[in-house]
Amino acid sequence: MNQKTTTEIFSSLCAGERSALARAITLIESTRPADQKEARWLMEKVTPLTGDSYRIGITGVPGSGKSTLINALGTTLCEQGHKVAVLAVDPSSGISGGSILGDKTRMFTLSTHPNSFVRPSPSRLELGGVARRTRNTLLLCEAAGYNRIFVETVGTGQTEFNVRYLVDFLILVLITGAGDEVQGSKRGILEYVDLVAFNKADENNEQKANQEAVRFQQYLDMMQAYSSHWKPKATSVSCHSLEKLTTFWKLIESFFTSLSDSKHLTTIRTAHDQERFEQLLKREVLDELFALPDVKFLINKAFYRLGKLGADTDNEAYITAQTILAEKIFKKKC
Ligand SMILES: Nc1nc2c(ncn2[C@@H]2O[C@H](COP(=O)(O)OP(=O)(O)OP(=O)(O)O)[C@@H](O)[C@H]2O)c(=O)[nH]1
Ligand SMILES: [Mg+2]
Repeated sequence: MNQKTTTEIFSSLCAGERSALARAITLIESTRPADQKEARWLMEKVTPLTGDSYRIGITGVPGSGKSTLINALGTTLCEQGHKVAVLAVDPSSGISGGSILGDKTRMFTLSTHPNSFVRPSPSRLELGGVARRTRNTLLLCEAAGYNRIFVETVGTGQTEFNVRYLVDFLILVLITGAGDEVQGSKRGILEYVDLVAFNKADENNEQKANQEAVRFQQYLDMMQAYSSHWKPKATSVSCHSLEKLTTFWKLIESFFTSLSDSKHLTTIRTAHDQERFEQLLKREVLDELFALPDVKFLINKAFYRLGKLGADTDNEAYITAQTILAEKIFKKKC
């Protein structure tokens, strides 16, 4: 892509044209050096026009109804005149080259609404790349006038944390009876969520979901809140009940309205940006270090020194090897 084309994309994007937004995203996802240069120029132009949206993350166990929930909430918001964008972060897409999330079938009503933009997860990008591109995609959407942005992820480990630092408000979607072992894998993220939603609170499941939400609220009340401005909430919801969806959205909205009088949103976003910046830097520096042949050699040597003890993180040999390695790496880079 050349500068003239990028300039055209920029002005069409600012005019809110969906096709320009799609082209801009393709540009920032391109790995061609010439495109990357154009992409940097575009992001510089776009960034001052961003920030005016609710950035909402939705994570949770597979099949808990995240896409259906976004579809229902998003369609209502579009009907009210908002512009809704949906982005998906799929940690497995880098491996499979496909996209299991953000599928338009589950978001059919929303994706066919003229006020919406549904973007499936980018394929064939490494994890760090997914995080970085998603951030830029989010900014492009804001510049194109999208003011309610949902980021969906199944999330495992790092991906969930990447999403946490991309969004203002993070929702964890759970379902009753999914098995504690599945949901237990989500425990790590609990300290970081703003809202836990027991979805599918309908038909035979309604009462159980309500009870789970009450039980979870007690649990959350005992935990240290992620944000000093908001006490995490647990609730039940059903995509089949307009009444429940309305209450659910009001809860989300109350977070943003409680912040709008103050500089809190800016404070939250700055803290998130700093966290993201550190994480990206850490990962890149470590990747670079570990790719060096003599560091690789050091690691192997340390590993074999462990002998039968194995790489158990709490044995003394491991800790000694780790200290020696850290010192050598440190000396190497300084
Ligand atoms: N009864 C009931 N079914 C629901 C509800 N929400 C979603 N479902 C169903 O649950 C299934 C999974 O929904 P999805 O929206 O694809 O779930 P997801 O969490 O996005 O799934 P992944 O993206 O694969 O992790 C679908 O069959 C939905 O129709 C709900 O509120 N009530
Ligand atoms: Mg989904």
